[in-house]
Amino acid sequence: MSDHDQQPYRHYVDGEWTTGESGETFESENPATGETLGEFYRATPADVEEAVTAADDAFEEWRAMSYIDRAEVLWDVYHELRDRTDELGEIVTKESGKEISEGRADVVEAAHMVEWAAGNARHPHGDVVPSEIAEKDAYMRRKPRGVVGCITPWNFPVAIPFWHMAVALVEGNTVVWKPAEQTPWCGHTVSEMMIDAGVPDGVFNVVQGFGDAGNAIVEDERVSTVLFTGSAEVGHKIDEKLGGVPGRDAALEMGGKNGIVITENADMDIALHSAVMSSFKTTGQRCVSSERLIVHEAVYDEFKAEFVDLAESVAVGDPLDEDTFMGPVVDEGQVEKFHQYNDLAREEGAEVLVDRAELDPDEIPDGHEDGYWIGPFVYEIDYDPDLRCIHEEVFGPHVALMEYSGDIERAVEIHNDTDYGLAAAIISEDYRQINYFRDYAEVGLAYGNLPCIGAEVQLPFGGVKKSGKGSPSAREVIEAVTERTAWTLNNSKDIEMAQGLSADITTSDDR
Ligand code: UN1
Repeated sequence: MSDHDQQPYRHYVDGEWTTGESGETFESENPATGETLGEFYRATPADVEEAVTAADDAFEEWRAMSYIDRAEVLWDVYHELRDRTDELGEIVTKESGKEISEGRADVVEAAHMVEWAAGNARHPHGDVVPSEIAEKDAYMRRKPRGVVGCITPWNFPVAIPFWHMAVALVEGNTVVWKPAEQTPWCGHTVSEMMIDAGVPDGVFNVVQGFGDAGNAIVEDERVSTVLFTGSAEVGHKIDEKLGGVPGRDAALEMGGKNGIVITENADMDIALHSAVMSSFKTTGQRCVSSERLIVHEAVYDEFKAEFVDLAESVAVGDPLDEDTFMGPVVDEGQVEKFHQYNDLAREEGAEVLVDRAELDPDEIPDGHEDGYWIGPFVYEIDYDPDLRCIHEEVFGPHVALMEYSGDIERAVEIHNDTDYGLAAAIISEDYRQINYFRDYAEVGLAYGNLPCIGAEVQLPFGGVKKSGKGSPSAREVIEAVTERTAWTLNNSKDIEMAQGLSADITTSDDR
């Protein structure tokens, strides 16, 4: 047994598996069963400081390598992810509770991100820009920013870390990563892959722990960029700390109260399929999951009847079972939040249509009685801008049906009445409605005749309004982890200026 297999599992700092200074540990739990999956050392701010020092020290050598040589290291990470997809997919499922096809898809999405980042290294970069002066060459170059701190959530415990890290590393930055405290085993396995792929010591560091460790990353001035995906509450605190600090930057992605508009011209099968996928896949725990279905009065009754039937029957069960549609939620906190919001909806006048919030004992798989089980909760409510239940993110299968009358403009007005702006979909056969929605829905990711989940890595991923700032995700992360230099070279012996600016130096003798 090598030292990384021994429990408590360790951090990975400067090429070594380390215990950290405190000796304190925490456990990872399987949310489907309540069983302990592993024990992990818990990082203190001092451990984070050590990791940042390692990353800072490793930066000069890593950035000095060629872009393509760094990408070659990432290709080895890609093969690790491909070779160990089933194994790591199962770990994702065991730690996060996502059903097994989602567990694997999480790893596949990570591999795609690495593929994009490493493949991009052999593509042309930047812009060659014309100058007013014929002898000037102008073009755009990118430089790495230095140490990148990555703070990632449990709901995509492999894909999101690679959204953050793959491009950051290829671009020449070094990384200190804190995985979510619910999914440290995923963090540990990714660390093994980075080591087996030969990422140089100090270039990639992992500290396992909680918010105090994440905060230490944010507070450390040597961390030039913080990439954060997680709750709006934490994201806005990071923004308050780093916004306006010279030389430091944060890119944040922070959830949504995502909506689907189903118009009078919707194909009903597409509407139902998209709504069920968007609301219940991942047990509603994607930041792109939909908690608002905005349905035209002409198709409302038909949609409602069929959606309710499906919500009554979607299979909740053991996430390792291929036939399960919804696994458990990740922890007790999520269960409580879900019930609180269901109560709030009732208080605010909701007509409850499906209440599987407390599952029947026979719906809970044998041996899983200690898991965090909930089922769909669906209600109808008249749209009212003052309602909290249709404005605040629950992060669970808590779904509001709202009937609207009138045109697409009205649907979009209701849709946009939220502080968030991450993902949305429109279901319609009318291209004018679709195009209106595309142009006026206030979101970063919009879909026509599709669920509002399932984005691919080669598109930008990120939100507007309260959902995000910058893009810590997918291909657009390049903006957060690099600085641009607008470079101009003079090929002449004479200096000639643009804008007709005189380049003559006059002296007092010339006067
Ligand atoms: C998230 O919702 O937290 O678009 C990430 C999707 C996935 C990523 C979701 N590619 O559904």
